[in-house]
This record gives sequence, C-alpha cells and structure tokens, in this order.
Amino acid sequence: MERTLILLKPDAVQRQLIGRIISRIEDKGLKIVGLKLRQFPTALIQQHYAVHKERPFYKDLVGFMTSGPVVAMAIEGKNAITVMRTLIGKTNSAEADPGTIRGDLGMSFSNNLVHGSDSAESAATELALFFGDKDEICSWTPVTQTWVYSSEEGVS
Ligand code: IDP
Ligand code: MG
Repeated sequence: MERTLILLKPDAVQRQLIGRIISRIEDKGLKIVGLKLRQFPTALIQQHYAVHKERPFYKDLVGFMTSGPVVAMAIEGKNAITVMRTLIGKTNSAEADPGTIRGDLGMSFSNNLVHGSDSAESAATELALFFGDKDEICSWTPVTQTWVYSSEEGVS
C-alpha cells in the first residue's frame, strides 16, 4: 500500500467540484485516510512548490494556491501515486485525455483543479507538510477492500 498527497486547488473549490472529484477517487477504489479544507499559509505553499521556485509561473502559482480554500487529502491504495497521477491527467487540462479529472473538468494549464504527488519521495515530503500531525491520518480498512483487490494482489 502506498500513500499520496492530493490537493483540490482553489478553482476546484470555487467551481464546487469537490464532491465530484472526491467521488471519482472513491469510485476508483482508492481510500481516503486524511481530509481537510483550509486556506493554507503562503509559506507552506511556497515550500510545497519549492521545486518550481525558479520557474516563471512560480509567483502566480503561489498566489493562485493561496487565493482561497484548498482541500488536502491523503489517499491510500496499491500504487496510489501512479494511479492518482493517471486519474488526474496531463498538467495542461486542455490537452488532458478525456476520462481524466483534468481532461473532463478543466480547460486551463495553471487552474488545473488537482495536485498529486509525483514520486514516493515527494509524497513523503508533501504528506509530512500537509498532514504533519499523525492524528490527522486514519488507518482503516474499508469493507469493500477484499473486492476492490483480488487475493493475489498482496493487499490484505
Ligand atoms: P503537475 O501539477 O501536473 O505535477 P507541475 O509541472 O509540477 O505539474 O507544475 C505544478 C503546477 O504549476 C501545475 O499543476 C500548474 O498549476 C502550474 N504550472 C505548471 N506549468 C505551468 C505553466 O507553464 N504555466 C502556468 N502554470 C503552470
Ligand atoms: Mg508536479
């Protein structure tokens, strides 16, 4: 099992797409183990996107991500990082494949609704940043788990 950090960006909140996006994640068979809505401090968002700090869009990105509430989620599942990135789709929503969250719900490069960690290392760093308090993560087993995965798939 793997965990990944998912953010529903301010455009997703403003467009009242939270429920529909969360449903897509649940429908896939992934499990929510952490969930909160908050307008995050600029310093935290700057740290989260530190890898992009030399990029021309960095300032606007931080401005956008602090412009309103964001939903932060810790999502768990087998290969959850890759599965979520596939579900989210390409960065530029206009080019993202139909069937993906960005491809179905967005038109923009920057206002692209969702963030998902891109590697095990960034997932660990980002989860620590947004869910630093261990009490905010719930370890639980959905009753559906034995049907979402087969017994050979190593998920018990
Ligand atoms: P990702 O979210 O698909 O992983 P990254 O390249 O990590 O994409 O970029 C982080 C975020 O910065 C993107 O989701 C998008 O909101 C914004 N962004 C990235 N590249 C551009 C750009 O060229 N113009 C405007 N915004 C961008
Ligand atoms: Mg990225």
